[in-house]
Amino acid sequence: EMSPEERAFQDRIDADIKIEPKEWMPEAYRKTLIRQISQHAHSEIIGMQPEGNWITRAPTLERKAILLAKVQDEAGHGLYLYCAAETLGVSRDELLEQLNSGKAKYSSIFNYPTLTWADIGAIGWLVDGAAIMNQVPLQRCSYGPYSRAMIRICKEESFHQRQGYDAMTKLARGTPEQKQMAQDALNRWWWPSLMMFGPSDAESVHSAQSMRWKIKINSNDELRQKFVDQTVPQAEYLGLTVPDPDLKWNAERGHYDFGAIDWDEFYQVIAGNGPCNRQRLRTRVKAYEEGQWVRDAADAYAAKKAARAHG
Ligand code: FAQ
Repeated sequence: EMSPEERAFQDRIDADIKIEPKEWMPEAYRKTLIRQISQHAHSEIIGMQPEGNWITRAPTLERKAILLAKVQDEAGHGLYLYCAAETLGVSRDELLEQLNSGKAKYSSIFNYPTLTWADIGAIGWLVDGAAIMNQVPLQRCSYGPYSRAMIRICKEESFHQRQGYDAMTKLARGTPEQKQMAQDALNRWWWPSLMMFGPSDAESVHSAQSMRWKIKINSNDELRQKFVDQTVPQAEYLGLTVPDPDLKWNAERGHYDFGAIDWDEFYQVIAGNGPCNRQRLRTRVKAYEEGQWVRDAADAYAAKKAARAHG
């Protein structure tokens, strides 16, 4: 049922040849990439908010400088990813309109509040940890600009993950109150972090085709299991308890078994009804509106320069 063009395209993918912007590609491949890359970009931009909440209250000057740099990195990732999406023929204005109007999705994880300083540690450890688990394989994705963006982004994400684990270590080895704060953050961020990997394979509508096209390299459940296997020993090292009574090493499988995810919560959050969805969008739209004068000034300057060049 594939056309000769589609057959040739699939052969190139199967041979691990990268697809570059000006080459022919099936419309559905283009659409899927625009969807995934733009959702990823929006996640980076919205993801600045939960951590940005603690920049003014970081416990030391050093932690503040590190957090500032991390949040700035997320902005950079977002802009980098919007550029990758633009190579597919969509404009940045269109993508931002989709985000600001609430039409576009972004990662469910950024709709949870950051209640204490320990949440900053937990985000670096768990959220960046999950992000890396998902993005390292994407360095081998079939679309050139996206795969190359992932290489740079993963380098920065692994630094982020280490700073989060370092902040958690400090708290876990601190006073009983600090250790309790770290435990509370783990309790609240654990399950939402597992949800970052998306619905179970049985429910994932896009996985099969995206894996054939190497837009995705691993399935949602594969990556979720790898994340659990990697993270549980890290929690043990910190002396913290993963909030899952069903968590158990399964020697036969060579993996941890874990409890059932509350999919109802996941679908509520991606439908816009999570604890912070409305606040995140409101903050985002306000920042966009308050930046209008900068865009106007840049346009006016460009117009003036163009007029001079012609005159
Ligand atoms: N949240 O059929 P699938 C970061 C949607 S890391 C919201 O399985 P797919 C770094 C999905 O879009 C976070 N929506 O979909 C950072 C689809 O809806 P649609 C960003 C979700 O695409 C750290 C529907 O459910 N990372 O930002 C979620 O094959 C710290 C059906 O699902 C990426 O975006 C979710 N968790 O697989 C920044 C990585 N899961 O579009 C700041 C690239 C699923 O039909 C601070 N993306 N949905 O309306 C991917 O790998 C994939 O898109 C998945 C989803 C795995 C997320």
